Amino acid sequence: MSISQGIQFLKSRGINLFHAFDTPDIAGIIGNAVPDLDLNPYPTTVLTAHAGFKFWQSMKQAGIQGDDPVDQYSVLLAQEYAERFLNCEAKILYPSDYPISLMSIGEKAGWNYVTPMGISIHPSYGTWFAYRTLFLVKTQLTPTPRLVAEHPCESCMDKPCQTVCPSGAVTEIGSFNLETCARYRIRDDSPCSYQCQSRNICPVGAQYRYVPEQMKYHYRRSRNTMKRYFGSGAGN
Ligand code: B12
Repeated sequence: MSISQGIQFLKSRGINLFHAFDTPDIAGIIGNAVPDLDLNPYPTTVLTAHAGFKFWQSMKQAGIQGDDPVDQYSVLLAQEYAERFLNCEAKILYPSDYPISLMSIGEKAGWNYVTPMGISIHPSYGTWFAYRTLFLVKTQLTPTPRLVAEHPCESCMDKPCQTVCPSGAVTEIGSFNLETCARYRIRDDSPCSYQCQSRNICPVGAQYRYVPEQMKYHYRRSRNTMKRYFGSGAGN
């Protein structure tokens, strides 16, 4: 089995972003979140992400049930990849309770450009991608070259994400106001409850927009978290 067969296996399940790091290159970011972990036995760290809706369809076909099918299926795929294609186990760092900054690691892979919406944009897939796993392996892989591209927002003159946001949270890059966004989203009648209008109107990677069921799943979860942090009183 070759490394590229492993990547093809993941792609066929909708995990279309894969980056192998030499572990020492991101040891600082990992160490901030998991200080007591000995990284020496693991020369390689793999970051994966899904983009678009294929992963969602694959997860449905696999019949994954439970409270968190996305994380559950992601971990299953990482483990199968490591066992079948690298002959080793995957030591999963994400998903987990470790507060690892995935955006910082994605930045090193070249996937992560900050948008006025706060979430990152990928040069090909737009904002329609999310990190699925970060795992350590004992096999040494050739590091993936960093994706080099221009920031997709730089050539966007109209900035429709800013004008379409009804809450006023989306302004300049780096100035996204999460609290303004959250307080608007958690209202009972909010048009942003289960979708983000700024994200929907962004032209980059529009063909990878999530299917409605997938969109609702992710927005319901983040909205519930926002309600816990920003909700005040009954009815919120
Ligand atoms: C907690 C969390 C949230 C919290 C916000 C936390 C906060 N700022 O206080 C809430 C629940 C609000 C949230 C919401 C969303 N999130 Co979020 N979130 C996370 C999570 C699990 C942990 C972040 C963290 O604390 N990291 C630890 C610290 C040390 O690392 P850090 O990089 O400095 O973390 C900061 C940023 O990640 C930032 N952050 C996290 N989420 C968001 C969202 C926005 C819009 C902004 C501005 C900042 C931000 O806040 C962190 C603390 O300052 C990460 C996964 C991860 N492990 O990185 C996903 C993550 C950042 N979220 C992600 C996504 C997609 C979303 C949503 C779009 C989900 C959805 N469909 O609704 C929404 C966007 C919010 C909105 N505008 O509607 C993706 C981003 C992928 C991408 N394309 O950039 C991540 C990486 C998860 C993933 N699996 O890919 N999220």
